[in-house]
Amino acid sequence: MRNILVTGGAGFIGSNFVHHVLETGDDHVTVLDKLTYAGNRASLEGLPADRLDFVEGDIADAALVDGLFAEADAVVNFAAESHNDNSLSEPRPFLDTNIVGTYTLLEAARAHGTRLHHISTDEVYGDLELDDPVRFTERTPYNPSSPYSSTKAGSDLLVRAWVRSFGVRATISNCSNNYGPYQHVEKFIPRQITNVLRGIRPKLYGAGLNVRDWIHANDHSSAVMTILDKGEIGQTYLIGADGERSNRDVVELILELMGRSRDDYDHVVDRPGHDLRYAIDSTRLRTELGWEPRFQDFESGLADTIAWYRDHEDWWAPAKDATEAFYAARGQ
Ligand code: NAD
Ligand code: TDX
Repeated sequence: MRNILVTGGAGFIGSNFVHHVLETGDDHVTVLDKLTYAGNRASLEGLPADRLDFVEGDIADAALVDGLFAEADAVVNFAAESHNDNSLSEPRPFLDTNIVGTYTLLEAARAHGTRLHHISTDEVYGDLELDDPVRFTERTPYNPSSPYSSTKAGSDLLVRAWVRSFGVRATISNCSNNYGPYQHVEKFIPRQITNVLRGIRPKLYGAGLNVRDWIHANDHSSAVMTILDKGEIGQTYLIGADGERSNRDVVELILELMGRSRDDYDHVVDRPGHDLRYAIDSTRLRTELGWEPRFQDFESGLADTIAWYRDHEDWWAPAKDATEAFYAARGQ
């Protein structure tokens, strides 16, 4: 039985990962989370208390991090500022957490020889044309567009440098867009679902032709566990489930699944610098480590996610009004 330190474990993907670890194995989990606006302790309710510890704190706090690494058999870093729109209005926290925070974790991993897995995003590769037959692979050059994605790219490069220069035992994964339970209402899919539940028309940026490659958060979790257990130190693995869809298709599908007319949405001001398309080729993870996604039917995964938001208004309602006020001030 290992003690796995999960940073950012009260956020969307981190909390899904903690559920996955505690529900599928016998490892102990320690969560380190700053509980920013995006962190929510309620996302960890109902889990076995004897196998889960929660520490409120910052990954950039070197003394705190050092003590937690001393007790950990492995660390998975989900902690980040994660929202592109926020990074366009206030970039500074993205540098503090994504760059300085990752640096702080790397120094602790170096001091204690701890196994570290760093969670990153496909956005580090920039974007693709809609008709480009090529998808992102581990060999695609970095070309990030936003303050968010550039700080994630910077964090990945720090990990690579600490592996090469100091022998830190780290791996990296770059995943495509996640959906599922416990995702903050600022993000595309939960925003539109909760808009419909509130009687607000969904909001599509620009023409809505942008393509995202969707994967269920549970599949992201199983991929991360596979890399933690079987990944080769120093390597990068791309995680994706062949789920490309245009934003317009996703909004229309949400409306249909919720019993509304497919054209009952608004086009709003586009995101500055909006990446056109992401697409992941996850061949390496599948062939070298034997991972396969389980949620390949996007429509049924989306229907489950809609049901989850319908049943958990107490979880998302406290953040809804402030989120919509943020967007309204930007014409979105
Ligand atoms: P999120 O915003 O939902 O959660 C981030 C969590 O980190 C929150 O609980 C927050 O409180 C915590 N946190 C923030 N700053 C911290 C700090 N300084 N110290 C400790 N904790 C801190 O984000 P998410 O969507 O769950 O993303 C998690 C990771 O996965 C990020 O690294 C993100 O780049 C990556 N990722 C996300 C997606 C996606 O679709 N959401 C896709 C690919 C990769
Ligand atoms: O109201 C909206 N309307 C809209 O059309 C919102 C919030 C978004 N969009 C568009 C923008 C994107 O093309 O939907 C798409 C998805 O938007 P986000 O949910 O903000 O995700 P994205 O910018 O693609 O980034 C996500 O995936 C990669 C995560 O937030 C990142 O953390 C991850 O790295």
